[in-house]
Amino acid sequence: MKYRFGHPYVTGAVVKEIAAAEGVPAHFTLSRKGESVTLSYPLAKEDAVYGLGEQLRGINKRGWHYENWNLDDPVHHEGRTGLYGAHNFFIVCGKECFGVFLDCGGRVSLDIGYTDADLFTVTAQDFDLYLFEGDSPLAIVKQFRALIGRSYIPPKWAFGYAQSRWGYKSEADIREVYEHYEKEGLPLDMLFLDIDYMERFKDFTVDKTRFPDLKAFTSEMKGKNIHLVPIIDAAVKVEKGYSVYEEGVKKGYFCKDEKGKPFVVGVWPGNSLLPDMLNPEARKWFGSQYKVLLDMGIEGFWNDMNEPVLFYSEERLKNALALAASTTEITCLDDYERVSHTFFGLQNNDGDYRAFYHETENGRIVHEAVHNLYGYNMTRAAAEYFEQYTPKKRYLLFSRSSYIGMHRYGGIWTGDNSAWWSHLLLNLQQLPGLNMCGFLYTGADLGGFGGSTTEELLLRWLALGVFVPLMRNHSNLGSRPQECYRFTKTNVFRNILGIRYSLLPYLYSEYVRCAFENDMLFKPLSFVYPGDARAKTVEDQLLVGDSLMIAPVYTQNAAGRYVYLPERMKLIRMKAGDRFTEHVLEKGEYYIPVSTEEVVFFLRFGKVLPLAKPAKNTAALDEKNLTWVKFIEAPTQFTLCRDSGTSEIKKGDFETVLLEP
Ligand code: MIG
Repeated sequence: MKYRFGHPYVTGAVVKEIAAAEGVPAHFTLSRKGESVTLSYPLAKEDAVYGLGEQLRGINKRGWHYENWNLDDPVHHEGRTGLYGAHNFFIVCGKECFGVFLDCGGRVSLDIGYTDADLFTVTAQDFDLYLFEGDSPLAIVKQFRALIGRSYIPPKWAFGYAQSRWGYKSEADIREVYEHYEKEGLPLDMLFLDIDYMERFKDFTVDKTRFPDLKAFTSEMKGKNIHLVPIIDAAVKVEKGYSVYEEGVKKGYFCKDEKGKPFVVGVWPGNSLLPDMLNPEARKWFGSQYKVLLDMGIEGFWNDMNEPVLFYSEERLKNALALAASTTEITCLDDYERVSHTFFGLQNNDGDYRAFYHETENGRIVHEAVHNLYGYNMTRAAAEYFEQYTPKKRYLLFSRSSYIGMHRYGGIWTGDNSAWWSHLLLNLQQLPGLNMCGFLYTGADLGGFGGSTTEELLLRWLALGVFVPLMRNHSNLGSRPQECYRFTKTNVFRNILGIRYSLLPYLYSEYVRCAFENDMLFKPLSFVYPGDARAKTVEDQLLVGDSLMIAPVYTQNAAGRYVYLPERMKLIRMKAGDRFTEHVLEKGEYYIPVSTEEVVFFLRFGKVLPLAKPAKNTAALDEKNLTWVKFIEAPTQFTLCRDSGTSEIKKGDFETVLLEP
């Protein structure tokens, strides 16, 4: 059922037209205050709330408040109320079971038992509300996913291991990282280029002193089965003679202020303009700029700074500087605060998001009303151009900022996390919510982006990362280097990365199946064992695909952890290669020893797991000779997806294998 409130901007999140019904959606009471609408739902004791995509806090979102307003703030502490994505889909499950998608390009606030422990309120202006009824959370997810369209499937090489860091500045730096991986026998598929490859941070340019011939370098690396993946930032530098700037201005493709003048903001390149990603012509134009890099043989990109981030707006900065200039003396704390707050308040200022406009199909609209759609449309711009550039070819594409609907065009990474143990757990807890919202290709910066990682933290994080589609180690400029060869136990890193490649046939096949069946690759235990009260409270274990359960270690100096088995399972212990030990455990609670030198997980009863031999990259992976781990008493099937990994997946690419006990 669909209900319309006010005059929403059509976001393009849904792919099926549904007529709006009259009245108030079931389950809710409605109140209005000015333009904003609040829907309230009384929470029963047994109600859990799932969803909200990238949001913080646990798998069950109850007990906190959230603001879906895409924002770059690199400290993801527990008090935050949102990150880079706006994923307004949730399921209430307990006394009743229903799902809601609030399709709204602007701010959405959710108070899920924060102000009043037993009350859920959602507040927004101008939105379409979709209500889903179903017997189970998974049935509701599948309905919702059918409405929003099939999830993006990256090329197979994007399931390999990726090394990245803000700080690789030149071809020599990248080459050095590659050579270490090669020399140490550490598997690798991708190396990432951060903003320093560009000439003065100008999109779609390459700094010739640092990368004298990126085309030749790309092809050389491809010869070694390594893909180079450059970053693209949202804003375009203001610079005379820079063709992207000149052409965009001439055609009117940048966001403008109230008076129709291009709205100048400060980001990495200094004064910059924001491409109008919501203007269909401008979007097409921006997408076509990727050609420069595609022509060099680049096959993957990551889109950054697309919340969009404003370090400042030219206008607000001018006022702040004037205030500072007129303040010749600080005589009291008030003086100091007035000046310092003015400067601190320059970044991502709400007032600035109200001060520029988009030219959409349906006329001019203030940015604030469509803020959460910016990164989505940047990524859509790129994906639509790729399809034109080489039809049916699969490119790697993921974004920092996103909205539901973008899951059809690319994946996301969860931005600037920190080298904190709590963020390893957060990584796990975000996965089901993201999958519910269609984002299957996702990952967190392994080891943590900010701060100093440790060998132990990185190893534990990789032991989760081996199950996650985007397996990328990325870190901040100036942080402790965290490539897998930087520590003492290089052989352990080699083994753990190798296990990823052993698991790849399973992960890839299950990923593709989930995309086609609107299924979740990562499920909370409660979704699979609905009658099990203990399963409902488990916040640190997940089901991965149809066969596996994971329970990663996420605390320092641990020798293992407690694990809840909701049914009989086989404990699988992998240390190196595709070799493993197996051990049957009955349903129950166990303390499982897990060292940092192994990956431990569980195979469900009635299920099987294919394992390949570890490989140095996806191109070298032998998908024919598989070892099967089985926990079955009757013949059981598993469907492998064995396509080329780069073109459209067809029926004939699936092979169903019959396994005997
Ligand atoms: O303001 O390009 O989240 O992954 O390394 C920081 C530099 C800009 C933020 C991204 C991060 C990236 C960094 N970027």
